[in-house]
Amino acid sequence: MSEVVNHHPVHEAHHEELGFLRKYVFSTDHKVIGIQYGLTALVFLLFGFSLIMLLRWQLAYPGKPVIWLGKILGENFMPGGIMLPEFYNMLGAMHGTIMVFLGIVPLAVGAFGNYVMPLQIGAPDMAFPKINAASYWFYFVGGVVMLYSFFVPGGPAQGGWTSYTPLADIAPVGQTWWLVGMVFLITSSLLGSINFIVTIVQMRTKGLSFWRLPVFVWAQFVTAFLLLLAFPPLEAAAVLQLMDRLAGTSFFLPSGLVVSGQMIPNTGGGSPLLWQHLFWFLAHPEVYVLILPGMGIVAEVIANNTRKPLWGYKTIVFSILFIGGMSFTVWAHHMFMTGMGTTMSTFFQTTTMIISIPSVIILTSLLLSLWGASIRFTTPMLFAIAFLPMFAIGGLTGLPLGLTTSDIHLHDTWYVIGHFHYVVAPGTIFALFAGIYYWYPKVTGRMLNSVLGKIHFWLSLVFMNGVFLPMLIQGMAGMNRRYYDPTATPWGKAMQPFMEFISWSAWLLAISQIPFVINFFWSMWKGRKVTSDNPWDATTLEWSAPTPPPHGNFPTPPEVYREPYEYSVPGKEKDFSPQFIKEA
Ligand code: HEM
Ligand SMILES: [Cu+2]
Repeated sequence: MSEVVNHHPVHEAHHEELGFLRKYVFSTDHKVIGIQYGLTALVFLLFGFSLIMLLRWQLAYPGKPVIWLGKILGENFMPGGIMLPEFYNMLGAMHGTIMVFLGIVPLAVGAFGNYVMPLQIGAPDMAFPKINAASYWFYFVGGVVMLYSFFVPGGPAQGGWTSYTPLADIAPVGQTWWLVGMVFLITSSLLGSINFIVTIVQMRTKGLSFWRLPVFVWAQFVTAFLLLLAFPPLEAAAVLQLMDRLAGTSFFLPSGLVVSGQMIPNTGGGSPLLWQHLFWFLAHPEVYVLILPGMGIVAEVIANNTRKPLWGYKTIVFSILFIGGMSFTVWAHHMFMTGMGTTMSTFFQTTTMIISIPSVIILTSLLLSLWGASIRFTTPMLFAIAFLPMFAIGGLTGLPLGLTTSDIHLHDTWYVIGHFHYVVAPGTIFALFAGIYYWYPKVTGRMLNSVLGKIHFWLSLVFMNGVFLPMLIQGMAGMNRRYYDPTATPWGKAMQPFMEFISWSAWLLAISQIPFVINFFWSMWKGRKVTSDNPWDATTLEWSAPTPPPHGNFPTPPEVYREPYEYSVPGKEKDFSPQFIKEA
C-alpha cells in the first residue's frame, strides 16, 4: 500500500488513524472488502477444486486404493485408501456447493463488484459501508460453517448441491450444517445486493448517466436484482428443510414414505417437488449471477484491447436487462422429468428457447467488436477472447436440455455436467481470470508477468477442453452422472478410457494453475511497477483514481464527459478518450 500524503491539517484533526484491525480486517472500505472477498473466494475455489480432483481418482480407477490418502482421511472416508460411496457423494455435493456459493459468486460479485464498481461510477465508497462489511462477514461465517461440516459425525452434506428432498431431509447431521451455512450465505448476498443497487442508483458521479455506465456496472446492477429476488425463496426453503429435520414437520415429506423398508416417522402431506421448485427458482437465476459479471468483465477487456467502441453497447445492455427479467421464468426446465403436464412443459420449453436469444446477441456483439480491430493480445485479452467460444459451447449445449424430447435422453447424464461446466469453468472462470490480469495493476500498482500469464492461459485452455468435451460425448452415449462406479454398466465399462482421459486432463489442469499462483504472489513484490494510473490506456473511471486508490478513492470527485468506450475517435490525437477528461 502506498502512503497517503495528507496536505490538510484541518482534515487531519478529524481523521483518526485506524488501527491494523479496523484498517485491514474489520474495514468498511469497499476496496479492502473486495480484496477480502477475493482472497477468501480464491481459497475456497482451490478447496472446491481439490475435492473434485480427489473424486476424479475414483472415477478413473474405481475401487483402487490410495494408501497414503487413506491414512490422512481415515476410516470414515477412505478405509485402506479406498473411497467410500458416501465420501464420493460428499465430495460431489460439497464441490458443487463450494464452487458456486463460496467461490464464483463471491469472486464475481463480492470481489470484482465491490472493488471495481464504485470506482467505475466515481463514488468514494458503497452507499452503506457497514452493511458491506456485514455482507462479507456473513459470507465468512457461512464458509466456516460449511468447512466445519466436514468434521461432524457422518461427514458433510451428501445429497448433491441441490439437496433434493426427501433424501436430504433424512440425511446425517452434515445436511443440517449445510442448511445453516446456506442461511448465512444467502443473508450475505441479500445485504450485498441491496447495497449494490442503492450505490449504482444514488452514487454515480456528475455526468455519469445510466447510458454512460460501463457494461460491467450494468452487469453488476442486474446481478444484484437477481440476488435480491431469487435467493430469499431458497433461504425460506432452507429454513423449512431445517424444520423438517429438527422440528418434526413434513414440508417436503410425502405421506407414507418408506426408506430401506422402514417407515419414516414424521411423514405426510409434504411435497418433495415443492423443494425442487423453490431450489430451482433460485438456482436458475443463479446461473446468470454466475455468468453476467463475467460477461461484464469480458466486455471491458475487449473494448480496451480492440481499441474500438463496443459493437452495440445499448444492444448488450438491453440484452442483459432482458436476461435478468426472463431468468425468473425458466426454472422448471430442470424438472421436465418430474412428470409435469404438457402445458407446463411447453411453457418452460418456450421461455428457455427465448432466453437463449439475448445471450446469443451479447456474444455476437462481442464477436463483432473484434471485427477489423488491431487487437492487443495481452493476457486478459486472451482469456476474454477464449471466453466467447467456451461460453458459446456452454450455451448451445443447453438448448437440447431445454427441449423435452432430447432431455429425456440427456437428463442426469455427464452431458449435463459438460454443458454447465462450459458455462462456468472455461466460461466464467476465464472471464474472472481476465479480470484478475486486467485490474491487478490498479489494486497492487504492479503488473502480472505476461509470460507466466500466457503459459497459464494456453495450458488452461487445452486441459479445460480435455476435461469437459469428452463429458458431452459420455453423456450422449448414455452415461449417468453421480455414479460411484462408472464401470458398473456395460456401456460405462466400454467408455472407461474416457474417464481416465478426463481425470488426467483435470490433474494437468490443476498443475497448469501453478504459474498463476506463482505469478499472483511473485508480482505483488517483484512485478513491473506501473508508470501511470492508467497502464492499459483505458477510458473508464477506475483508471483515473490514484494507484492503489486511497480511502475515499478520488482526491476530488471525477466528472464524466462522454460514453464509456470512446476508443480511436477519428480526428483525435490519442486512440482513447477517457470518460474523465474534458478535452481528449
Ligand atoms: C474447473 C475445474 C472443475 C472440474 C474439473 C469440475 C469437475 C466436476 C465433476 C467431475 C463433477 C461431477 C461430480 C459428480 O459425479 O457428482 C462436477 C459437478 C459439479 N460442479 Fe464442477 N468442476 C470444475 C469447476 C466447477 C465450477 C467453476 C463450478 C461452479 C461455478 C462447478 C460446479 C459444479 C456443480 C454445481 C456440480 C454438480 C454437483 C452435483 O451434481 O451435486 N464446478 N464438477
Ligand atoms: Cu436453468
